[in-house]
Amino acid sequence: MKPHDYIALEDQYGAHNYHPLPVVLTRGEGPYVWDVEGNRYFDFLSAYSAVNQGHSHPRIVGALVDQARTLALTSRAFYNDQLGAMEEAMATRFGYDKVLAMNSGAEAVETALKLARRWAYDVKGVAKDQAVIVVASQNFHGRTSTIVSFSSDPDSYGGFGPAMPGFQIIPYDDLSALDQALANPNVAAFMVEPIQGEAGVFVPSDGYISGAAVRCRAANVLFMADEIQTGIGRTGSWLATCGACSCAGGRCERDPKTYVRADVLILGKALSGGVYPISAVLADDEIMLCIKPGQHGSTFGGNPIAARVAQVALQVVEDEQLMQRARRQGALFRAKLKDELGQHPLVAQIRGRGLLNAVVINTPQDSHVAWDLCVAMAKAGVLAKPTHGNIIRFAPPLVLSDAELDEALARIVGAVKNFSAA
Ligand code: IF1
Repeated sequence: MKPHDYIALEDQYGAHNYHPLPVVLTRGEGPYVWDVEGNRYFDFLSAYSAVNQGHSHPRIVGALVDQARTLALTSRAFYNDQLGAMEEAMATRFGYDKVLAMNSGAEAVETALKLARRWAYDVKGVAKDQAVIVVASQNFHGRTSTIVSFSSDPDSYGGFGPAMPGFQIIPYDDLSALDQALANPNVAAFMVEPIQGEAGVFVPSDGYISGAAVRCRAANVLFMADEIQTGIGRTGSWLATCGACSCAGGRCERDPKTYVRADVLILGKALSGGVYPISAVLADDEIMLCIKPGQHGSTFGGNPIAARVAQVALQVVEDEQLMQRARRQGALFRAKLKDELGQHPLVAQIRGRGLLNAVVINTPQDSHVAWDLCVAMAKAGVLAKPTHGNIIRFAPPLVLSDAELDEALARIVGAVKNFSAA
C-alpha cells in the first residue's frame, strides 16, 4: 500500500475528528520515526509529549511485554502485585501520601475535579452542590463533556452543551483575577497548567504559579496542577511547577518560597513513555481519602501492565537524566534558533522552557503558512504540528544527542529559509 492508500482508508472508515499531516508512520526508535516508504524523521511532537523517553524505549517495552505475558488485567476487585510498588514509587518521588491511577489524561483531570468537589463538601464545608472550581482561559485539560464545559476554545466546547455548571474561567497569568475569584467562599480549587501547551506553549510570568499557590493556600482552596504535558522531565525538571531543579517536588531542598507544591498533581502522557495509556492523580490523605470505596474507579486504571510500565518509565527519566538534558538542550535549541531565525520575517517569537518550545509564525491565525511550513519541514525530515493556526510546537523526545539536536536544527532552519525563498 502507498501512503495515500493508508490515508484514504482512514478517511473512509475513521471518524473525521483529526486533520493529520500527510505522513504515514510505521516504526519508531528513540527520537526517530519512519514512514511506510522508509523515510526517517526527527519526531518533534513526541505524541504531544507522551514519548519523552524516546520511541519504544527497550527497558519500557521490556516491562510492557514481560508484564503482558505474566498478568495484564485483574480489575480493582482484587489486589495485584504491581500496583502498590508503583504507588509507592510515585508517592515518594513526588512527595504525596497517595496516588490514584487512571488511564487517559482527561480521566485524571476528571478525578481531580471530583476530588476537589468532595473535599469542598466534606472538609471545607461548602454547601451541597455549591462548589466552584476556578480555571484559566485558553486552558486545555482534555475532551470529556465536563472538561470542555470550561474551555474557552469554541472548537472544544461549541455544540457540545449544555455545559456542566460549577466552573469559573479567569484570565491566565493574572493574579489579581485569581484574588477576585478566591473571594468567593464556595471555591474548592484552582486548576491550572504551569505552562499552557495547547494555547501555544504560553509560559506565564515569573511568580505566577508560586503566587497562585500561595493565594490558594491562604484562601483554603486546593491548588491543582495539570502537569500532564509539562511533567516528567519535559520542561527541564520533574515538574514544571517545581521550577528549574531536577529533584522531584517532594524531595526539593530549594527555597520553599519559590518551590511550589500543588495540593493535587495530575500526570499522564510520559508517565508511560508513550507505550500505554497511564495517568495518575497525587494528593495527601486529607484530600484523597474523601473518595471512599465504590465512589470512583476504572476497569483498567492501575492494572498490572500500567503499574509496571510507569515504574520503569519514571526510572528511565532518572537514570538517563532526561530532565537535565531537556533543560540544557532546550536552552541550546532556543539560542541557536534565535541566532538563525530570530530576525527572519516569518518568525514572530521563539519561546518555551526545556524541550517544550514554540515558534510563533508571523502570519494571521487563519493563514495556511504554518501548516505549509510543517509540510516543508516534514519533507526535510522533521515532524512538528501547528497549533492555533500560526504557532508551531517543537517538543522532541528527551533522548536526542547533541549532534542529533544540531542535525534537526539544521533541517528546521533550512526548511524555514528555503520556504521563504520559494
Ligand atoms: C488531542 C493539545 C497537547 C493536556 C493537558 C490534559 C490533557 C492534555 C495539559 C488530556 C492533552 C493533548 C490531547 C491531544 C492534543 C494534545 C495537546 F494540543 F490539544 F493541547 F498536547 F498540547 N491536560 N493534550 O495537554 O489528556 O486525555 O488526551 O490523555 O489530540 O486531543 P488525554
